[in-house]
Amino acid sequence: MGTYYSSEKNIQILIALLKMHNIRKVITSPGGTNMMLNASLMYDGSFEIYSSVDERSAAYIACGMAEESGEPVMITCTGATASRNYMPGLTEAYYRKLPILVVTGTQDIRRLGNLYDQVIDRTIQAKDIVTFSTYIPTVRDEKDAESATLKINQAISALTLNGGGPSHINLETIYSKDLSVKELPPVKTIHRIDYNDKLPELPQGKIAIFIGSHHSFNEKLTMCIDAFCENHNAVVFCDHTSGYKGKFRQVDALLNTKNASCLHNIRLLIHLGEISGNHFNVGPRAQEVWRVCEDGQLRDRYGKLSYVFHMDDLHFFESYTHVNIQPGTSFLLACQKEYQELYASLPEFPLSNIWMAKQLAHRLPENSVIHFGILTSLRSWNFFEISKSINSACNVGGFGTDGMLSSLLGASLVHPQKLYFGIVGDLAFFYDMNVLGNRHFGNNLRILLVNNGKGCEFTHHLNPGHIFEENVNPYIAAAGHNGNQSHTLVRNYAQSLDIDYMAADTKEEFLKHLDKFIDAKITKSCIFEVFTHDIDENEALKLITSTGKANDLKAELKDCVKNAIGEKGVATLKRLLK
Ligand SMILES: Cc1ncc(C[n+]2csc(CCOP(=O)(O)OP(=O)(O)O)c2C)c(N)n1
Ligand SMILES: [Mg+2]
Repeated sequence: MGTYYSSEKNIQILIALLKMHNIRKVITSPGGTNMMLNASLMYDGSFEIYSSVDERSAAYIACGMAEESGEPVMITCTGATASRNYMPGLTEAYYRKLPILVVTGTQDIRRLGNLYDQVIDRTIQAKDIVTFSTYIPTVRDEKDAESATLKINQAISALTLNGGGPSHINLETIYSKDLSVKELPPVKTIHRIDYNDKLPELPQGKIAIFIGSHHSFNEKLTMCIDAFCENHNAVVFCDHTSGYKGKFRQVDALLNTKNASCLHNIRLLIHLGEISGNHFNVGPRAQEVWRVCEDGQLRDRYGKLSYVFHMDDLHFFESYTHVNIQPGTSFLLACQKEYQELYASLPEFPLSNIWMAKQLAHRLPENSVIHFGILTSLRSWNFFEISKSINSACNVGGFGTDGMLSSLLGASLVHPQKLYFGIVGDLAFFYDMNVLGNRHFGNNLRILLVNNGKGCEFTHHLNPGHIFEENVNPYIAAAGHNGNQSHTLVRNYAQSLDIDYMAADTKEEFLKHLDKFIDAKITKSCIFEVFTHDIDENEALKLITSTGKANDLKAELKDCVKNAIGEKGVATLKRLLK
């Protein structure tokens, strides 16, 4: 015939992954949008292909074939009403949990609703025909290819996840007539490992664990993770949302931002937990990632996922603790040493969330709890360690500025005999301040309100907002609301609610009130409002994130001079130096 694989990358990726996952049986129905897929499958030669003009019948043939063979079966059809006719067979397959991979061809779905013939809306599936559905657009760049690869892996995994069932891929085509590709591209195959599956071998090399946000760990699991680390010379990298307090804990934000050498060459990263607000984390450094999660979903946060372990954390670590051991603690010790050196060499920061975190983090009362506002507050505190007896949390699930104080109150009601600290920016505070008047508000809350008069998050050098300079203020950083750093608004509100209030405009004033703020005795709740300035907040972040390389230093020096003498001063200095 003289044709090979289609030049359409999404078709090549699909076929490569079918082969990697050992899916060989295909029932195809004729049509335009799956034509190039059919041609490519034919060229490949390793598929067992059957034809069925009637899609209703094709889906039922797949039911019989999947049941009889115990193998997944792929069915493919085109646009128009073709896929509608899959519904009876897929309903049968859904209720019998039969692994049928449904590949419907589609034209560019941007055509949908614009009077193109045969373009039907497959964006919503009936609840009981497939367990998973995904759309694979035409691959135009590397990122599209990565996304297509992940989504097809997910669709294939869904065939057997939690008992399995039919799974759907809506595969876009541009009807390319170029069928000149002789070899399939290498594709990343992501395997799911269930409880009773044979476990892959741990690779040789440096092993690290990274924990995103996670429920607190019980003692049994902590001990099991620690035994694993001891037997594999591993380290647990985490932040204040990880819940892990074991011996191998290492907060990694400072190490990462300074490019610490202990983090180089991580061969395998074992990824636990959910979304992390720790943006300076070890994830991107790893060569390969294994994820452990009871949901069994393929979630590839760092683009290097090779296995998902569909099991609880305890089962995973119990399974690996005693195999292929390479005992030691040298990795942990190297991290601890480098962290301490970096910590000791930190410069003096201006009055800012970061400076306060540095003053407070190691002085919080034992067995208390601390919650952070998203972004600035969490990031500032993630550079510093807090005692292992202190539980910590942040609303990193939805990343809202809207409910930090309410979540803190909710937590504080569970253990009235514990102290609950909250570190919160002004926009987040004012958003949620009505909860301070909730009649359940107790006497065990200590709120540090960092009032910089705006959403400082949008003004620092790592945020694109900084390019607007002063113009960031009115609408992007939402400056000037709530009395524009009023020194009476929160004071009066707090006092009217019989909540203690303290305020500071300088480091000295902050330190003067600090003992009272962290007093371990539970007497009365309080708000400690500290007024800071964006210039100082941003300078502190710049200082702590600088890697100390020549370029950074130069830029930093420039900024220091600019901060000290202002734009006009810089212009004068430049003139004088010419
Ligand atoms: C409900 C909600 N609205 C908007 C945002 C976007 N947002 C992220 S950070 C931020 C500013 C937070 O300002 P502030 O609480 O004062 O903290 P700062 O960065 O100044 O310390 C906003 C508005 C969000 N995350 N959630
Ligand atoms: Mg603010």
